[in-house]
Amino acid sequence: QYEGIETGSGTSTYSGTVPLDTTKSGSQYQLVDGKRGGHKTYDLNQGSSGTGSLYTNSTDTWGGGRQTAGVDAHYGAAVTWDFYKNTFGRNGIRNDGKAAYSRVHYGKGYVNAFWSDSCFCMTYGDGEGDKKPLTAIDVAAHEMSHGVTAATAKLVYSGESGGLNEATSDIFGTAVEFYANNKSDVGDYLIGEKIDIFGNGKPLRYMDKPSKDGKSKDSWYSGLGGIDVHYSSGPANHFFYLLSEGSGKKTINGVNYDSPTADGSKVTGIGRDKATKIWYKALTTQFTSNTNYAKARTGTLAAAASLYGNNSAEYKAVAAAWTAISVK
Ligand code: ASN
Ligand code: ZN
Ligand code: CA
Repeated sequence: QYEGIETGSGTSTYSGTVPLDTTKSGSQYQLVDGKRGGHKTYDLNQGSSGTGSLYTNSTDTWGGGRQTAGVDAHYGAAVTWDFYKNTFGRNGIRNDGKAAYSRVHYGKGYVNAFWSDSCFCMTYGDGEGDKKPLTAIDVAAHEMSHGVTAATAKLVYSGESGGLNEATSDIFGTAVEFYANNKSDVGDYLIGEKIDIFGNGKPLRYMDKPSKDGKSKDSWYSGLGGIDVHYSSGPANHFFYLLSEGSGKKTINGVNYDSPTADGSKVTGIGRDKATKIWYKALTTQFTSNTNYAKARTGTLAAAASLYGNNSAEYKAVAAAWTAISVK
C-alpha cells in the first residue's frame, strides 16, 4: 500500500494529455505509481548512472520543460503494465507484482533507449539535439518487453534467437500501442514512427514489409542468424503482421500496408488479439534461450493448438504465416 495515492495528469511529448498515477508525500506530488507496484520515474538530468532525482511537483499537473519526457515514461510504464495484466493476467514484468523504474534525460543527444535486467529499469535518451526523447509508447513498451523476455524464454540476444528476442519486443510494443488507443496512439505496425530517428519522418521499422527500412529481412534464409538482431527480427515481425492482418494491401487507422509473401501464397489474418495471445503463450511456455526460427514455428503451433485446437483456423493460419516467410 502506498500513502496518498493520487490521479494527476500530464502533458506528454507524444501521447497528448494523459492520466498519471502519482503519490502525495507531505505537500509534494511524486511520479510514484502506487497502483502498479510503486513504479517510479526519475530525471537523470543528462547523467548516465544512478537514478538522478525522483520527479516531484507542487501540483498534480505535470509537463513542460524537464518534466515532459518523464510524463511519457511514467504513462508508458503504466499502459504497458495494464496491457500485460489485462491481456494475459501478467502481474508486472517478472509477474511478481513488483515495478521496474524509469530514467529519462540520459546523457546528451543520446539517440536510444534500453532495458537493463541488472537495474530492472529502463532508460531513455533525449534523441538528436536533445529534441526527440525516445519515450514514444511503442519504444517504451518494446524496452519493457525485453524485461518480460528475460524473465520468461530468456532468448539469447544473438543469432536467430536474438532476432526473435527483438521481434518479441516489437510485437508487444505494437500491441501496447494499439492497447493504449488514446488520441495520439491509435496503433500501427510501424516501430518508432514518432521519434523521427532518421530526421526524415520515417519509422525505425515496418512489420508489414520489414525490408522497407533497407536493412531488415522479409523472410528467413540460412544466413539470417549472422546479421544484427534488429534486422533478423524482420521475418518474425512479418510473420506477426501476416498472422494478424493477412497478406496484401490494407489500411488501418489511416496507414497503408502492403504485405508480401515469399512464395506468392495468400495469408488470411486471424486478428491482432489472437496473434498476440499465441505469441505470448509461445514465449512463456514453448520458447527457450536457444529457440531459432524453426523452433518458433513449432512453438507457436503448439501454442495455437492449446489455445484454439489443432484443427482450428488459428492453427492453420500460424502454419500459413510461417510458410509465407520461408519457415517450413
Ligand atoms: N533500443 C535498443 C533495443 O532495445 C537497445 C539495444 O540495442 N539493446 O533493442
Ligand atoms: Zn530491443
Ligand atoms: Ca508504432
